[in-house]
Formats: sequence, C-alpha cells, structure tokens
Amino acid sequence: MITQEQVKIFDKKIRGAESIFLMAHKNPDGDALCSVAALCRLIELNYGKSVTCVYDGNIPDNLDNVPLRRRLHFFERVEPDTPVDVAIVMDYGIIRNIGGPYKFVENAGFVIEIDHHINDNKVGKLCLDDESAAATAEIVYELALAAGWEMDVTVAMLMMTAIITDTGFFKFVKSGKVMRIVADLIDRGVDIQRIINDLAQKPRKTVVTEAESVGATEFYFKNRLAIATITANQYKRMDGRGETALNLLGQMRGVDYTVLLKEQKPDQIGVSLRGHYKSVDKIAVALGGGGHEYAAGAVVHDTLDNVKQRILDLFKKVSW
Ligand SMILES: [Mn+2]
Repeated sequence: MITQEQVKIFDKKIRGAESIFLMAHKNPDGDALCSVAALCRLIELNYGKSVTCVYDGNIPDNLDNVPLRRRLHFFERVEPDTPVDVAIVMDYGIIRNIGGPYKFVENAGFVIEIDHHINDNKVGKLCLDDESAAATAEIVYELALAAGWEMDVTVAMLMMTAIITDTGFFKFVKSGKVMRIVADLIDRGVDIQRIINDLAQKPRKTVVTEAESVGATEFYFKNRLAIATITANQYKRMDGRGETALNLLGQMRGVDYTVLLKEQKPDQIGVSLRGHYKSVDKIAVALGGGGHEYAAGAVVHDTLDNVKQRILDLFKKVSW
C-alpha cells in the first residue's frame, strides 16, 4: 500500500530535483530493466524532467527490444562527478547488488527505494517497498495510480514485461492482485502475445549450443538425476544463462532433479539446480550458493570434474 503521505514526499522531491538518477541491481533482469525504464518514462511524462538511468554488468539479449532499453547507460559512461539530487534505487535486494552505480547513491541529496525483496539494511530515505509484490513494476504501477499520473502504452508494456519475467511467464503468481494489474495493462493496449514471443527469442548459436549440451546429458540414480554440461568452448558460443537447456531438462518425464554445469572459466563452474517439486536449495547452500526451494544455484571455484563429483556425493544423501 502506498500512502498519500509517501506520494507527497515523492512528488516534492522530484519537483525540487534538477538531476534524477534511476538504477536497479547489477546484471539487470526483466523486472530491474523495465521498472527503471517505466519510472523514467512516468517521471518524464508527468513532470517534464529528464532522468538518467544507469546500470552495471550485462543486460540479456532477449531484452534488446524492450522499449526505452537504450535509455539505460552503462554507469562508467556517465560522468562520475555528476551531481545527483534524487537517486531512485529499484529491485536491488541488498546494497552490494547495486554495483558500480552505488557511487551515485552516495552522492545523492535524497534516496528513494522501490523494491519487493526482503531487506533489513535499506538504502532509501523514502521506502516504497512491498515484499508481497510479484515484481517491482507492480509497486511502480501502484505509485502511478496513487499519484494519479498519466500512463501511456509504453509504460504499460514495460510493466507487463517486468511482471511476465519476474513471475516466470505467470508460473509463480501467488495472488490475484498481480493478475488484476495484468488485466488493466491489457485494457491499456498491451499486446501480451508479442511480449512473450519477443522474450523467447535468442541468438541461434545460443539455442543450438544449449540443445547440444542437453543432447549429451548424463543420467544418474535410476535416471532421476540429469546432469548436462556446457563446456568452456560451448560457453563462449552462448549468451550466459542456459535457460533453454534448463527448460529442456525440466521437460524430461521421471527426472526429479536437473543440474546444469557451466564451465565459465577453467576453474569456475556455474551450477544451476532445479527440482521437480523437490527441494534443491540445501544442495546449493552446500556448494556455497543459494536460491529458492525448487530453483537454486552456485558458482564453484574448482574443476568441472571435481564439481560434478561433489554434486554426485551430495545427491547420495538426498532421500529418493
Ligand atoms: Mn524483481
């Protein structure tokens, strides 16, 4: 719930600001990128002020066609000493996740945060946080309504993209509230089919490489554990995350656990773990990582063979 008191402070700070910076977490995902772009557009539409959007890390290829994508600048391309009157930090979780753009927060006269992550160490003076929101964009939507802002179809598209990505294409939706927002965004002219199709597009090389790695999957524990490997050479040919491989692995009937090993460097293995209604978070923690109950991961600094052996040893201990 956004109160009128919060709207008043937000409004006053934006009106009084000459330089406004927007940012989210490093390596922005759909929600991070689109929440920033949507709020940027809303401020420009409703206050006639220009906003600077910065990011750190990489933005995935499948977000290339998101409206206003080019409005986000790699933080090092922005003059580091730029005065900042208001910094708005979105979808960040913990301060460490902000990365390079944090220096603009440290310089800022006032800091606002908009987030749906659980966080005890808040960076914002004004906090528009809601842990029950399915996406940060959901809070931006509520702010826009509470403030009575004009919202165009570009803003609606960005919010929809954020919701679709953060809910895993609606799979993780736990409340009707976000679906009522989705309904309103459709009525505002959003083409949901087009967004979903665009998000699914990947470079040809990535799809072919990931399918190749799934073709060489190894099965253990009576075929109930599937382990696929993306070698260092394959890793170079694809766009980082291995979603296609994980999706294919997850479709195999009778497989309870899937593991994707990515040889990011000779001694750095990215491990993605998925459980078909079976928890994998403890295994991720044992490897020095973490995540959600059915989807977790880790980055392990060891050789591919050693990491695979460690994982097999850990799976010996699970109750099949
Ligand atoms: Mn999010």
